[in-house]
Amino acid sequence: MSLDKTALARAYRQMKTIREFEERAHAEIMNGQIAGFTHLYTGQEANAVGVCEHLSGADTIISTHRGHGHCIARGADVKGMMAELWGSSAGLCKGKGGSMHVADVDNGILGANGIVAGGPPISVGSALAAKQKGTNNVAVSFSGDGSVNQGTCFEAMNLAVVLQVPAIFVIENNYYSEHTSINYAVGCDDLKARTEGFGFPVFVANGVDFFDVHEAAGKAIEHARAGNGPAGVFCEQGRFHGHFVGDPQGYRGEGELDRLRQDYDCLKHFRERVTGTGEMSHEELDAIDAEVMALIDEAVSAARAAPRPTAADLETDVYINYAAQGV
Ligand SMILES: Cc1ncc(C[n+]2csc(CCOP(=O)(O)OP(=O)(O)O)c2C)c(N)n1
Ligand SMILES: [Mg+2]
Repeated sequence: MSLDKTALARAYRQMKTIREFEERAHAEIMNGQIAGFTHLYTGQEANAVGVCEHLSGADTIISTHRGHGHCIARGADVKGMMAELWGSSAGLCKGKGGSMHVADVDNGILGANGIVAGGPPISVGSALAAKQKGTNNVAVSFSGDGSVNQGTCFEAMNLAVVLQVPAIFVIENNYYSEHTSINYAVGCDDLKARTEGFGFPVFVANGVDFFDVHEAAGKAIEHARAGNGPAGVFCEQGRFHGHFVGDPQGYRGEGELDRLRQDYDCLKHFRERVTGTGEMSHEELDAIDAEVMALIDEAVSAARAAPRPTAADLETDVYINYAAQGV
C-alpha cells in the first residue's frame, strides 16, 4: 500500500502530535498543573495513526483509558483535548470528562472508556447502526491485551460475527495489564488465536512500524467495508511510560525502558524509513516537529487561560435530551 508525500507528512504529524501531547501532559501532571488519573500512550502512536488514517466521515472509534492517542489520530481538536485534561470549560467535554472520558461524537469519537473491554460492545452497536442505515462505515474499538481476558470483549466479537456487522477490533498488546505481564495473566502463548477462534480474520502488525500497522488495518477495514463482517487488527508494541503517570514501574526488567525508547520508537523508525527511501527529508520532518511543538505550546497556554466550569454548570450535560435532538 503506497502512500503519497501528503499522506506520509500527515501520518508523521499525527504521530508526533500524539507524542508531544503525551510528553507535555506528563510534564504538566508532574508539575501539579493537571489533576486526575492519566494513562499515557507514548510509544504506541503508530497503532492509532496506522488505523485511523483509513477512517473518514461517519466511521467511529471507541477508545480506552489510554485514549489520548486514539482521539488525536481520529481528528480530535488538540486544543480542546488539552483544555479537557485541564478541566476547563473550553475542553471537548466542557472539562467534565477529563483524560479518561474525552469524547467528540460529531467527529466519530464515541469516547475514551475507563472500563477495560467496555469499548468492543459499543463498537458492535455502532457497526450495527451503520449496517442498518446501509452506509459502508466501520466502527473501530481499540482495546488492550488486558481486554482479551474480559467476557465483554468475547461477547462483542461473537455478536459481531453473528450479526455480520462492520466492527473492527484493534487489540493493542503492550505486554502489560496494569503491572501484570501477559506471561502471567494470559493462559495461552498466542493471544491473537483467541480472537481468531470467533471466526473473523485478524491481521497482525508490528506496532513499531507505522507502515505495517497501516497495511494490516487497511486489510481489516477493507474486509469490513465490503460487507464481509468484522475483522481484527493485532498490534504489538510496549508503552514508554508507566501504567499511569506516577507509576514507579518496579515490575519492569532491567534496562527495559531504555531499550524501548532506543530500539522500539515508531517515530525514529518512520524517520529512518522515509529518509532512507528519499520520500521525505530530515528538514521536512524537522519542520513538522517545530509546527507540532508550537501547537502543543499554544494548546497549553490556551488551556491554562481558559475558565473553569462553575457551580452553575454542575447540573448541565448530565442527561441527553433526545427530543431536542429530534431523535
Ligand atoms: C472491568 C475493569 N476491570 C479492571 C479495571 C482496572 N484496570 C484499569 S486499566 C487496567 C489494565 C488494562 O490493561 P490493558 O487492557 O492491557 O490496557 P493498557 O493499560 O495496557 O493499555 C485495569 C485492570 C477496569 N478499569 N475495568
Ligand atoms: Mg496492556
